[in-house]
Amino acid sequence: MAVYEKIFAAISAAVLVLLLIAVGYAAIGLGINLPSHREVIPVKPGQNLASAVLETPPFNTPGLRQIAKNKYEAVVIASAWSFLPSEFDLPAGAEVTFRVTSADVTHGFFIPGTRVNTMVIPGQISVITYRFDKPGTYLLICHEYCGLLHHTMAGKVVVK
Ligand SMILES: [Cu+2]
Repeated sequence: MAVYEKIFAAISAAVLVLLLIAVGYAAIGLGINLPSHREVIPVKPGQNLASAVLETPPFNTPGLRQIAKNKYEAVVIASAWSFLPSEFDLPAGAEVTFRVTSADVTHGFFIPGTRVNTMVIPGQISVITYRFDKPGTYLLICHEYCGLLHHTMAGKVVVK
């Protein structure tokens, strides 16, 4: 083995080890995870997913609620081809935790101009928190193709 090959092999191994340490630190040390698959919808044998979603708290009462000063929780059901609810009125500076699930197929939950961007997978609960500091009307769209009327699946967040 030539000396350059040994150097190259050592650098390659070092980069791999550094990347694994960085991924491990981000996941365990900083707690950065994908915004999904932390909670699931329990489906009883013989039950379909849509009825399980409607029976499982908090999805049995979807909507926006205030949980503390400037803190809100939005419980949202995505199904072809709408979000329930599809409109959210918030004061500027509100921190919202979106808790979203799908009652049928895979959908998306995306608010352009923010970092609210997650897949919504049937049977799983996607959780994402964002603070709306700037007043305005934000578009909410499904950005995972979910069928014929996918392009109509939208909502809005109105921040005043
Ligand atoms: Cu869609």
